[in-house]
Amino acid sequence: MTRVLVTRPLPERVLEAARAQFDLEVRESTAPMDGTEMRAALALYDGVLPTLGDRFSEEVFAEVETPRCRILANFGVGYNHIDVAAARARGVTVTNTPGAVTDATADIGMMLILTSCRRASEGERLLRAGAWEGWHPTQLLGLHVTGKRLGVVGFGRIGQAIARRAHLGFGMEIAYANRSEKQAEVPATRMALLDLAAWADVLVVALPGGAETRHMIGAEVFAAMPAHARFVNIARGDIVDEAALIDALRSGEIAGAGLDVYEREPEVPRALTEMEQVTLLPHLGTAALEVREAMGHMAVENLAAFFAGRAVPNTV
Ligand code: 8YV
Repeated sequence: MTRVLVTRPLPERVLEAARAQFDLEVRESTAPMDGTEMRAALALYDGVLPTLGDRFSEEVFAEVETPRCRILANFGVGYNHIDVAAARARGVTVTNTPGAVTDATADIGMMLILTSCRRASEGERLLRAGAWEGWHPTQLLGLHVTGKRLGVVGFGRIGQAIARRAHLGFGMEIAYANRSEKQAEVPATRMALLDLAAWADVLVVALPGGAETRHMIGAEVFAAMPAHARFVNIARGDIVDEAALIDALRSGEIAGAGLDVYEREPEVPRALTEMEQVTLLPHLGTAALEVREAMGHMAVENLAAFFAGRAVPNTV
């Protein structure tokens, strides 16, 4: 029977589906695998279902002469933790789970847009600290969201799903920066990144991570943004130069931020946790049971198709 390793505990229904088809091993730890574990995974299993944080780098592949593993079926759409070229060079297929994550991630994006504009985190902290002295007309005045301009950096599935929510639900005007022109469901204008930054009241990042997009959002982008603007990242932390973001928030170059991802997760700079004008979430993008089940089933289906010799739906 085909030996498959699942690198973290997953929802039970996903494991059941996988157990029905494979000789399944589930690693019990919730922490990413270390180098030794990853090398063993490549050497001892026919297929691996890894996830965020399991860094299958060139070095890891280089240390396993003949991997038994022929497929890494990633749990998640983002696969910047896997060196796809290194995998391919050793005949290892890599798959991901697009589609399954889109709506949930866009929901978190919309939530951070609302939270950072309306200062909800600040309000809750104040209340919990027992510091709320009662309603008054100028308390915690935020930025009205309806009708404002939303700039979306990266206009793929998730970027467009955020735009749809923002436009249809909140009457926001949409523009985007993207390598190519996109036909979206809602009216949206393509702009160069710095023009978009200068135009938008809220700038949201929805790009894939990896070497190509590393630090694409830095000091220049923040300097171009208006002082009342908010910055939201639901994509990958290393797309943003976090030190430049901290400077921009500190100096008042921008008014606030809503973040779900960080450059060195789970490390979050103390400068951010100490700032009132930021909302910080622990990478909750797809954290809903139905969504994690859908992602898991998709990854299991990729494995099943691969080992049955069928066309693999989500090869990257
Ligand atoms: C996942 C994500 O939960 O799908 C992605 O790329 O960022 C997430 O929301 C996580 O990456 C699982 O691998």
